[in-house]
Parts: sequence; structure tokens; C-alpha cells
Amino acid sequence: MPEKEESVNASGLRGRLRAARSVFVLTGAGVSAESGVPTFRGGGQTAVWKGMPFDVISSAGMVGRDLALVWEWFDYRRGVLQSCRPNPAHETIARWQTSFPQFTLATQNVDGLHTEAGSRGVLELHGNVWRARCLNCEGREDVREKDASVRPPVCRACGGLMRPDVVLFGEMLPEEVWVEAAERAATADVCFVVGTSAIVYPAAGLPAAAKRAGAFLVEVNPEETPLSNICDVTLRGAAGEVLPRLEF
Ligand code: BV8
Ligand code: ZN
Repeated sequence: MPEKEESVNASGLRGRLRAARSVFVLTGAGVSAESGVPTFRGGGQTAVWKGMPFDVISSAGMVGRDLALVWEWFDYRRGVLQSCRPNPAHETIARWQTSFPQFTLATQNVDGLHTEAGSRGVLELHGNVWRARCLNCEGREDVREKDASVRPPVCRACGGLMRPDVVLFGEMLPEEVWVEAAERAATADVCFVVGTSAIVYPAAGLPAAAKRAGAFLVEVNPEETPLSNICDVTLRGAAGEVLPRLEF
């Protein structure tokens, strides 16, 4: 799509990237869409499960009310993810890690695909579906190493019950991860927001914070979002097609 590339050049994005000292990227479910991971608000099959909207089954109260059902839900989600591999969007973002003096990737996704694509030090704002956390001692283990027939899993260290190490609606984000993401967003020269509907807070507030602090804001999304009108450049397309084309 030459006009797309033309708009990228015309927008001065190429020059900004060449001069950038610090780049901050926030991703959402859309960056994994081309890997086959259903998005939440695109009507995918994770939007509603067993008749429950996902933000009901993925809410803090469910852990106390029905931990076994929460595990059934996240076992289902991991089942869907088993066959999903990183796509060119994840791979391009992983390459960017060494293209700038400072680079930060914060993701709302819990699928682990950025790390699988080679990104390091990913700020997982909403946790990771492949990790379990002990309700008693906070110990963390890889779910894939736990006996799948024992639900809820039992902590190896203390025998306590474990929950998915994922941030549910109504829960605080991991403190140190959030603080680092907020600091990096506020010192970025260029901020990319890729594949998010930008309605889940506080994560969705990061791009606006970057913009307020002077960052050049770029949105990559086939659709408009509440952030589109404050972006300097909006690249209307699929991340797996748009990102690999960005040369600088
Ligand atoms: C908090 C893990 C503070 C779980 C997730 C009422 C009650 C309780 C809380 C609230 C409330 N009202 C508001 C809140 C706050 C709430 C919130 O913001 N709700 C929204 C819905 C209004 N936030 C919270 O609860 C957060 N915690 O506020 O705590 C607090 C706590 C205690 C006391 C005081 C204060 C916690 C939020 C984290 C929730 N956990 N995930 C799970 O996965 O099951 S959020 C969930 O939504 C996922 O992480 C997902 O990443 C995230 C955001 O969705 P998106 O990533 O944007 O995905 P979506 O499908 O929406 O959009 C996809 C986009 O991609 C679209 O724009 C589409 O166009 C685009 N796209 C599609 N294909 C492509 C593409 N783009 C590029 N390329 C493509 N190929
Ligand atoms: Zn424990």
C-alpha cells in the first residue's frame, strides 16, 4: 500500500525514529490477533465464556467465589493459545529492542508471545497466563509444570492453593511493573500504541501520559480508538503488516 508508506514518510515518523533516544511501546490483544489469539472486544470466542462476559469471569471476586471455575477458564484460554506462535508484529518489536538507546515494551497481553518472539524485560502489566501464584506465600510457578489434573494447583513451597498470576478486573497491577511502565512512558521520545482498544485502565492511560510529556504518538490499529485523536500518526492496518514495513 504505497500511500500508507507515503504517509509514514510524510508524517516524519522515519526521522523521529532515527533520532529517538527512548522508545516506549504499549501493546494489546490486537498485536496477537494475527497469531490466532482471539481479541476481547472484537467478538472473539473469549469475549463470552459459558455465558459469562470475560470481564465477569476475569474479575477479582471470582477467585474467592469459585477458584476452580477461574482455573477452568484460564485452562481453556491456555488451550486456545497452545497453537499460537508469535507473528511478524511480535518479531519486529523484538528487533526494535536493540535499535534505540532505550527501549521499553509494556503489554496488556497475558499470552507470553512477546517473550517467545525474543523480547526481553517485557513489562507484563496484566500478568502472564502461563504462571500460577500462591495465595498463601505468593510463590510463582510455571503452570505447565503443575499436574493438570489437580485444580486449583497446590504450591510446591508451602502447600497453599494457587491462582493464575494474571491481573483480574478490580485488581491492582503489579506495583513495580506499573511504576517502571509509567516512568518509561513519561520519558519516551516516541510512543507506539499497537492493537489496543484503549479502554482498560490504568494501562490505557500510558500513551496519553507519554504524549503529555512530549512523546510523538503513533497508533497501529485497523480501527479508530479513543486515543486516535491525540495521535501524531495513525497507521490504519494490521500490526503484522504495518510494523515490518517501518524502516528507519
Ligand atoms: C484497576 C487479564 C484499580 C485477565 C485484563 C468497575 C469495576 C472494577 C474495575 C473497574 C470498573 N470500572 C472501571 C474499572 C477499572 C478497570 C477498567 O478499566 N475497566 C474497563 C473495561 C472500563 N480496570 C481494572 O480493573 C484494572 N485494575 O483498575 O485497579 C484499583 C483496584 C482496586 C482498588 C482500587 C483501584 C485491571 C485491568 C486488568 C484486567 N485484566 N486481562 C484476562 O486476560 O482474562 S484486561 C484485558 O483487556 C486484557 O489484558 C486485554 O489486553 C485488555 C485490554 O483489551 P485490549 O488488549 O485492548 O484488547 P481488545 O480486544 O479490547 O482490543 C483489540 C484491539 O486490537 C482493537 O482495537 C482492534 O481494533 C485491534 N486489532 C485487531 N486486530 C488487529 C488489531 N490491531 C492491530 N493489528 C491487528 N491485526
Ligand atoms: Zn505457597
